Amino acid sequence: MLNGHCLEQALHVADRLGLADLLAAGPMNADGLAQEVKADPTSMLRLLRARASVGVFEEEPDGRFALTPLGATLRTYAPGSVRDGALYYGSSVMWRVWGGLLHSVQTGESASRHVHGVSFYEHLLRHPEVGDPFNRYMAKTSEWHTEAMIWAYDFGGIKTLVDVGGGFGGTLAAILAAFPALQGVYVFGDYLGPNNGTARIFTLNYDGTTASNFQDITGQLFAIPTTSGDILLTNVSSFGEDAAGELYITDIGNGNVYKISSMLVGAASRKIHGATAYDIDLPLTGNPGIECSSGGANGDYTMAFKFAVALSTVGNATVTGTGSVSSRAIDGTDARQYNVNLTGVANAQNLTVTLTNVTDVAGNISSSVSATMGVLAGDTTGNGRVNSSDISQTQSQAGLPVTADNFREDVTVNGAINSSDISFVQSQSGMALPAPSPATTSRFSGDRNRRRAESAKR
Ligand SMILES: [Ca+2]
Ligand SMILES: [Ca+2]
Repeated sequence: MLNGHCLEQALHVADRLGLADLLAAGPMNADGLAQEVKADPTSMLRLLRARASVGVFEEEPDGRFALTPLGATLRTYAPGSVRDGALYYGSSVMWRVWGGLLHSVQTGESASRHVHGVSFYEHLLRHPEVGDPFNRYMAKTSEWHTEAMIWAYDFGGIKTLVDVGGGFGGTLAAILAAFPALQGVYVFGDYLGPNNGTARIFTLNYDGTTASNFQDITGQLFAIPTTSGDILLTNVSSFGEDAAGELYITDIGNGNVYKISSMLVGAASRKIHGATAYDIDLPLTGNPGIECSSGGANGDYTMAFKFAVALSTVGNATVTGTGSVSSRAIDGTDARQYNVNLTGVANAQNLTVTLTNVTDVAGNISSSVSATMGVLAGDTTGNGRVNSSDISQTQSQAGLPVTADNFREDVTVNGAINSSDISFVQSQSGMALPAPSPATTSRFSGDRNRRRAESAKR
């Protein structure tokens, strides 16, 4: 056990030199092998004997060395070859990482960061001479696991199988070969790079023989918890899935988590304060966001729906609550947004707008999406009641320029916070929102052509 590292290096060095491949043609002696790989004959003999001592090679009476069945597994193209494992495990990268074990145990920190200055995977990315055998060996070990998985699990009960970030897609290909009726979708990305922030995420369909429908879905990624689009992936590090089957991506380059969303990603109540539009986020689940601005004499408000990809058409927009749609259109500067202008909106209510037959330019169709806003003029604190704290909050901002941080206090929506806002909030004091209706779930229904997994796996 104590000299296990000597044996590992003996295996690694012999594999770096390709000795198993040379011996596949027949036994050779140390001099011949040394000549082939430009090595020192005496040292070569010692290396060969070290390997023979553990049954990887066999020394014949005439001094030649032959491959044993165990040694044959180290040939490059042998079925189930473990040569990439020997190249990776015995590499100088791993040698140094294991040399940092004491540091890891004492501090709990990554040995790779300690000895190489970067994470293990990032180091592999920068050193393809080790990273390539590592990736090949991981794919190979997956093949072994997949074989057992196919025996143990009945994939026949599902129609579409989504393989997310699965190396070279070998697992998906093997399962499709065993279950020909399955349709496969492969989701993959620029793992850990490129470093200039242009990493992309892709999907393709696979039926077991042919890949088709190759798509760049980077535009469908949205940072969690924000709802803004235009994301910049830098170092994609992993995929994940939540209980609802929604997919997520982590980026260790910027620390973000992204959700892959095919359609509606957010909604907002939008008001123009003077000359600048400010949005109040309307969460798609949980308690509704509360719009506190005055709707004016006519009760005018705007709800903006935000989608993952640019829209082509929207069938209809309907209101649940007191108010009606005065006009609606795809946003003139961002085709991923759809604006619904409302009029006659009553105060102190939860109002839901539903869009039907929303079609994006990629062909995704959502039969119905909706968002709910609480309308409570003067509730600058957004807690569902207008009282002294809203008044004092408005007073504290009086005279200050309207910004993204205090636009709620400009309840009169004229681009200034002053006495008229304070008196407006005072006039609303005592108003309250009714409890939100329970219709905050099932915001997606009947979506067609969504890239949703009926069954998904990592
Ligand atoms: Ca309040
Ligand atoms: Ca004002």
